[in-house]
Amino acid sequence: MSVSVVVGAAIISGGRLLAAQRAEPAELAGGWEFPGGKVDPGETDEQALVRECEEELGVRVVLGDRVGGDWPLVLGGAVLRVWTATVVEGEPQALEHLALRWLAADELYDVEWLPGDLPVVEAILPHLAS
Ligand code: 9L3
Ligand code: MG
Repeated sequence: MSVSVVVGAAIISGGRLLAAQRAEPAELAGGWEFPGGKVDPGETDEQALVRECEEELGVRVVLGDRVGGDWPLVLGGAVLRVWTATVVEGEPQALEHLALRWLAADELYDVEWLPGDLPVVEAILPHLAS
């Protein structure tokens, strides 16, 4: 059985990182994440991430660097793969999230990150200085 892959976007603008507060499922609701989701069959990771940003945030993004490798998620052995991203069209809206926040470098830990996403946050720091 293949490990399922979840992709997440570290959307950066003006030295700030976009964090998104999950609305569901109940056990994750209220936690903050890198927006994104599951890769569908037939999609590349990158295609899935661009699609998810459009669905969840209503924006078109261009992906940048991969951030780290496969970050383990508690969920059924899934892994999280993260890319930096830049918005090239639109303004992020919380279409599927409870809220969005743009976090400056000294605010990165002001939100309660999901356990799987938390270790990724430190790896974003070098990407914020632009
Ligand atoms: N997940 C964890 N961190 C993230 C994302 C985008 C997703 N940054 C977890 C939450 C769900 C699963 O992966 O258990 C699938 O995510 P989604 O498709 O419901 O967003
Ligand atoms: Mg999602």
